[in-house]
Amino acid sequence: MLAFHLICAIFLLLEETRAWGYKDGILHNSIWLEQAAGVYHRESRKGRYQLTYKEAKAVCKYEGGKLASHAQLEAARKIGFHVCAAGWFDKGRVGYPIVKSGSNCGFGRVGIIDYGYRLNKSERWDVYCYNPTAKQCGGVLTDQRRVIQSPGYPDEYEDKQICYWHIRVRYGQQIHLRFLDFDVEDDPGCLADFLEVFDSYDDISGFSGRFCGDELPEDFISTGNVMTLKFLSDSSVSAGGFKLEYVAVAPASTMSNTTIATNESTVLSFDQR
Ligand SMILES: *[C@@H]1O[C@H](CO)[C@@H](O)[C@H](O)[C@H]1NC(C)=O
Ligand SMILES: *[C@@H]1O[C@H](CO)[C@@H](O)[C@H](O)[C@H]1NC(C)=O
Ligand SMILES: *[C@@H]1O[C@H](CO)[C@@H](O)[C@H](O)[C@H]1NC(C)=O
Ligand SMILES: [Ca+2]
Repeated sequence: MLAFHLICAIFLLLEETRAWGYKDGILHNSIWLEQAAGVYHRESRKGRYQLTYKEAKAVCKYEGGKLASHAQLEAARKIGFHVCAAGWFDKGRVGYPIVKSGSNCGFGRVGIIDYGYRLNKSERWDVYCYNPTAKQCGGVLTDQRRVIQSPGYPDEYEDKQICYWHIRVRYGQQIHLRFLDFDVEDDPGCLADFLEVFDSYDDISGFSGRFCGDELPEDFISTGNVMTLKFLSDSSVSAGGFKLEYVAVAPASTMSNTTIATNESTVLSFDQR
C-alpha cells in the first residue's frame, strides 16, 4: 500500500514537472531562496531533489537555522511565499507552500501541499529552513531597478555560499544587467567560485555565461522579462565579491546591435517601488 502511494506521489510529481512552463509571461517553477517570515527554500548544490532528511537538516543547521515547522511554513505562505518544489520540513514531513492555485502546481489547491510524514528518510527532496536572522543572499526581485551584490559586500564573501537571484520585470520589458565591480576567486574553468547568468527564470535553460576573476563582465540584456543569477563559492579562498545593477528597459532600446549605455531615458519611470 505504501509503495503504491509512493508510486502515485512520484507519478504526480512527474506530471507536475512536465506541466511547468510559461504562464502569464513568466515561468512558474521552482523559486529558489524566496524568503518570507524567516522561511526559505534550499536545494542541494547538486540540483533539485537531492537531499535526504539528514542532509536537509544539515543544510539548515549549517546556516544557523533549522527545519521550518508546518506553522512557520504556513505563516510564510500567508504573506506570499509560493514555491513549486517539494522539500523536507520539520518532523520528517515533505511538502511545499502554494499561494495561487494553478493546475501546473499544487494540483489546483492552495495551502501547504503536504506529502505527509515520510517513513523513508532516504528519499531525496529539497528543504525548507527557518532562520529569521539569515543574511540576504538571493531572492526574487521585481523592482524596475536594483543593485545586487555578493553576500557581505563590500567585505569578502564567505565560503560555501549559494545564492539565486530571480529577476522578473513587467511583461514586455527586458532586463539590462551592468556590472559595477567584480572580483571572484579566479581559476581557469571558473570551477571554484563563480557567478552564472541565465536568460531564463531558472538555472536549467538559457545559460548565458559563467564568470570569475577580476575582469568586469560585459553588459547583458535578457531576451524576455526574466533572468536568473546564480552565485556559488566553494569551501576555500574568498575574494572581494561583486556589485551589479539591473534596469528594466523597453524592448525598443535593444533592437540595434550596439550595446546600449544605461540611460535614464530608457528606464520606465512607473512601477517604482
Ligand atoms: C528509500 O528511498 C530511497 C531513495 O528513493 C530508495 O533508494 C530506497 O530503496 C528506499 N528504501 C526503502 C526501504 O523503501
Ligand atoms: C546584428 O547581429 C547579427 C548577429 O551578430 C548579425 O547577423 C546582423 O547582421 C547584425 N545586424 C546589424 C544591422 O548589424
Ligand atoms: C540619454 O539619452 C538621451 C536621448 O537619447 C540623451 O539626450 C541624454 O544625453 C542621454 N543621457 C545620458 C546620461 O547618456
Ligand atoms: Ca572559493
